[in-house]
Amino acid sequence: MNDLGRLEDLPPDYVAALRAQNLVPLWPSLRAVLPPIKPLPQTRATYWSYASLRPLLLQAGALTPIEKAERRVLVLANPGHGLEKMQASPAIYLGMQLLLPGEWAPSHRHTPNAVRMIVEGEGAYTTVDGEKLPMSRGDLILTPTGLWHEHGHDGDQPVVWLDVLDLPLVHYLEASYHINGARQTVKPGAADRRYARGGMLPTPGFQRAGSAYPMLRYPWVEARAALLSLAGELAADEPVQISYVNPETGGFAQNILAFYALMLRPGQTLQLPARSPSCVFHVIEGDATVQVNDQRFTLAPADTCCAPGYTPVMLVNLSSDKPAFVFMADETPLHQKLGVYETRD
Ligand code: 1HN
Repeated sequence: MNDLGRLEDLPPDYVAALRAQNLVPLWPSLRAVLPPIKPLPQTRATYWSYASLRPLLLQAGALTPIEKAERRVLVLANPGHGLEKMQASPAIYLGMQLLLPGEWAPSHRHTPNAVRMIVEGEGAYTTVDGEKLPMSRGDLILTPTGLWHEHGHDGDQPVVWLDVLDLPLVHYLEASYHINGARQTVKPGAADRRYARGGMLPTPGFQRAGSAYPMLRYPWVEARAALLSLAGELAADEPVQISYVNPETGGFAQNILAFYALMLRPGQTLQLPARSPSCVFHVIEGDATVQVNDQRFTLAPADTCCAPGYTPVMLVNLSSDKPAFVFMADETPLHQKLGVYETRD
């Protein structure tokens, strides 16, 4: 590989003359923006322990009333990007949100897409587009772009969930904004009951929903049962994984990020190939290690980690007699739409 000319090789008055006209020579920066063979990610493999962050999140509950926060969240920030950027990866934002009994996080809508993975506590709910969605451990709740959403809590213990948004990307596009709204009127019905069984779609009046987001809540009891059923079907060396999809189309549930649940059989080691999108892992049940390059994280329930793209990841279930269940989020729909998605051996 030939060495390209450096900025220091140019006469300072020439560089100053360029700068005065908002001009920049490409060649000193070409290798940085177009590295050979593989990108140079800023995203660092990073681990967040729930046991360690939980007391700080509860402390936020004591320090800052919900009215002063709107959303009481500790952001899981990737040091590779700089903590102030509040991003886990190029397109993924992660935060742990606390709602205390009786609190209400008022209605708003915004351009970034969000999902919530419920981590602990019972009795809270999110109302999305007029649908009241109860929150229980492991449930996945969608808040797609533009839909009104607010959170309430009728229980008597703190509720915590993991927010996953495509905020870094939408902010980068200078397309991120919100609008505040009034408390929503709740409509009757629950889409997770309308779409209760795989392969069977509601067809009132001979019409399928055709809505971009027909299902907003994916109960963990259903996802867990689907994984156990799949595990009984597949050979022992096949990955046991489901995708959260739009039940009307089979496509990913949202436009930019994808969401999955994975079951690791007792003692299973699962090698995930290197793929272009960055990825997030969050343990719902069990104990597992996640190895990214030379770093190995040990995840207990509710622990979270992330891995940069183009990097193989190895998952190991640490139990020899119980399955482990892992929630995953990645940037696959975005990479596929942009035509940059790839898998490497
Ligand atoms: C948001 O609207 C929520 O509605 C949570 O709970 C986290 C982070 C950035 C921007 C909007 C919520 C958020 C957010």
